[in-house]
Amino acid sequence: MRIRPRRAVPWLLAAAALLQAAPPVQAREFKGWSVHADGYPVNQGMQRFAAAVAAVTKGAHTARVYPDSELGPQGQVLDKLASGEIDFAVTGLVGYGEKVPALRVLGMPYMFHDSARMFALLDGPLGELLAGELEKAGVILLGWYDGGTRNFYHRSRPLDSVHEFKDVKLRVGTTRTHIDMVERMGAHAVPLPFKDVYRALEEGRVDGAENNLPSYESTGHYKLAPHYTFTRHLVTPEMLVIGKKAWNEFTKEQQQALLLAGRQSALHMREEWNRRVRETQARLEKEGVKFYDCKDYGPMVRRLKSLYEPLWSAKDSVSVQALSLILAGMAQR
Ligand code: GTR
Repeated sequence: MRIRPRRAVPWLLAAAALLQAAPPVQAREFKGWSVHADGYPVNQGMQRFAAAVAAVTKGAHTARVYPDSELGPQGQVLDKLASGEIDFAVTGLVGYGEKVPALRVLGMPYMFHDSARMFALLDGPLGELLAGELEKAGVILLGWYDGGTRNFYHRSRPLDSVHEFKDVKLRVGTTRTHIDMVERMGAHAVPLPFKDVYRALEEGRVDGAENNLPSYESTGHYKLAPHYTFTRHLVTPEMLVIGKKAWNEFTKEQQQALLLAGRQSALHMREEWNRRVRETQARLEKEGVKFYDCKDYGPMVRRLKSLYEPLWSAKDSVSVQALSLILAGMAQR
């Protein structure tokens, strides 16, 4: 059929107007937040994800990881992601409990035996359940990273039984559960941001702290508190998340590719992590750090009993579901 010129003109004009109205894709840098220095396994995983952003958008966008909390303190990350001030992050559970109550379950002491058993659950229905809750809080979960096994360390002696905790000043993050945990052990909890711990140890404002081996080494805490006891009180994940605002700048196909890239970056991170943990202990032994086993976990766990009570009586059905999935996982061992 031939289009008569008089009809074609308005149609062409409309199409031209539409083309002009469609905004061109503005190339931009997606900003990634990390509490850690470059070279740490978390940042290595994030850098893989950043490279995927450039690849998936065929170079239309770039992504960069800003280390050492340069983009703000850990407690503000979820808000900054939701507002679009930062685009993606790998973060621990600090500050999330208030916004996503079900995540508190993951931050409870002695909840998981080790990372392998934790990931067996997080890579299944438990992870999906929590991802759904995170989405309601304005972020998309792209991968579960390893936060490792956390242990206590002290400037001059082992903390290998509950009696040793009496009146000791111990740094913890700003999470309520962790403050309560240390207080229940009989110590004084000193909540501080991660980057302030070295100075606090140096100035004697704290006698010790708790962290996984890679962070104990990367922060230099081992130089000031060289007695490290395997209390294994926390096994936690960290999360690679992207704010919904940033997420919506990608097409559906790009989102699919980024979900895969996020998951792959997490698997890579977990491998790096295991290697790093193995090497760190050997390196620190040479530096003079003394490692101790816990004499008896029983009395410690008993002291923490009341911490779990709010969980048993939790009102929100998602926390109950999360807890049931973890208990069911324990039963399967
Ligand atoms: C690190 C962890 C951070 C944060 C930090 C701290 O090992 O990766 O997410 O929890 O410890 O103790 O504040």
